[in-house]
Amino acid sequence: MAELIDSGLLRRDLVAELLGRRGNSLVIAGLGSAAWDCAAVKNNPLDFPLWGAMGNAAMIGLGLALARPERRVLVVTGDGDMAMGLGSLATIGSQRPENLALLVLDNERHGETGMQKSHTAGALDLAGVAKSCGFGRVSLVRDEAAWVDSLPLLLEAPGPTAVIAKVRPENLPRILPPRDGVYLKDRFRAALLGEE
Ligand SMILES: Cc1ncc(C[n+]2csc(CCOP(=O)(O)OP(=O)(O)O)c2C)c(N)n1
Repeated sequence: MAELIDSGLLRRDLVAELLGRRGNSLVIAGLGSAAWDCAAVKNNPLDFPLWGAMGNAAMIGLGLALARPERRVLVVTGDGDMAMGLGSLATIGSQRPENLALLVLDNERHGETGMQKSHTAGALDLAGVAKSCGFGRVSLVRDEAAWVDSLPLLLEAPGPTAVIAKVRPENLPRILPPRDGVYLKDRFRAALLGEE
């Protein structure tokens, strides 16, 4: 077993804190652990948790942010998903949606498939990539104080913003969102459109 990363940050605490302050933000949750972290807070109709589509959480967030410029869009995802969709950072940096923020829960592992080391355990610097792609404000978070400082980037700073949080690689109980993709899509649309 490879050495664990040295972080005291617990992903479910971070997600609970962020979602507790989300207001009416729309949330796209990347597959696996990130979706379970969001479901652990609440089974919320304004969340769209992914069950697959690895690499696409940020792109779905971009589409939603462009379609709904009046709403804050939060993408909560893992480093493996973000690494698979690396090009999406370039597209977001070019489009520059002011209402889009990304939280990457970087455990340097592929959690769902057995905690294999991911690219961020090696050379990949997601914060550096986001910066070089044109994200206005990017934060690499390794401790509680940096996390607290970074919350406004996620919740209110003009986007696109990205917070890469180095979290402890934990194997947590799986708290699953509803499994039916059509149901999740319809529920999300009804919750969003029903407000208008
Ligand atoms: C295209 C594709 N390749 C591989 C998988 C298998 N898979 C599911 S989750 C996952 C790892 C996700 O890792 P990460 O986003 O870092 O999440 P975490 O470590 O936080 O669980 C992998 C490889 C998949 N679902 N789709």
